[in-house]
Amino acid sequence: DVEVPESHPRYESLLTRHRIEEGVEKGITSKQGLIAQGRGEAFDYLLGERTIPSAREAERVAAAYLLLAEHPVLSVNGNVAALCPGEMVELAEASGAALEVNLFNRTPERMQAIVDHLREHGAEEVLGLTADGRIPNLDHERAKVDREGIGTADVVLVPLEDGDRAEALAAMGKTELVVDLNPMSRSARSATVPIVDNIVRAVPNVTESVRELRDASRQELEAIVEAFDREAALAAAERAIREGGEE
Ligand code: PTJ
Repeated sequence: DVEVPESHPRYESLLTRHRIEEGVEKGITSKQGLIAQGRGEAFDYLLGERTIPSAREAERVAAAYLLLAEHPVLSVNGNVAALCPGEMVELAEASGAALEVNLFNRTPERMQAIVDHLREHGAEEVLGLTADGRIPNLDHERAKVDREGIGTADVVLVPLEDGDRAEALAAMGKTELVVDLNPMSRSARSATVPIVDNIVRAVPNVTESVRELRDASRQELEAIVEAFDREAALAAAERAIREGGEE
């Protein structure tokens, strides 16, 4: 194990990088996942490695959507499984959402390794292995989902998603909650709720908001959702990157 001194100015970032490396070693994360992480880190650095206010608001809106949903699903890929497995399990429990492993580069070995990894982190049921549903207009392997999971979900949290798949899910009419550090990515742009934040900070924040809003009425939740302006959230994130500050 690599020892990172806590006093290091970029301690969190180095720890996160180390988790991705371990994910690759365990057969959970793809090699492309390393590249994706590097890209994410660059945006996180420009954002100041913090949750900007507009992202925190989007996280609260995402929580309201999860609580309003009939059939919410949290999608887990190789990066998410390596970075925050326990936090995803906690969010699933707090919100009543199902967990589904859903890979861009799908292999049976990695599917199983991630299902096992989530179970080790306390998940009871993990969807994804049945693969009896399809996302229209994607090639075979990339289209696979579980019918009783993402296939019939009304609200889906898709962290670090590839642009084609994010757009295809949006075209199916799903409410997409996308966590992506790049506010210019097609995934963020096709989202109902773009959350421009690091997944390691975003998931615990959404869970915190779910707990705060658990006793809110449907009317209150609907008001939160309706007040959200996705274009303004994307613009605020871009501004934070360009100007090193926000709002
Ligand atoms: O495990 P698989 O096979 O499903 O593959 C997962 C990856 C992430 C490799 C795959 O979906 C992929 O190639 O994604 P992209 O197209 O590289 O997009 C990933 C997006 O997530 C980029 O816009 C990154 O900036 C962003 N990103 C990377 N790390 C983080 C992140 N966003 C939030 N938190 C991060 N830690």
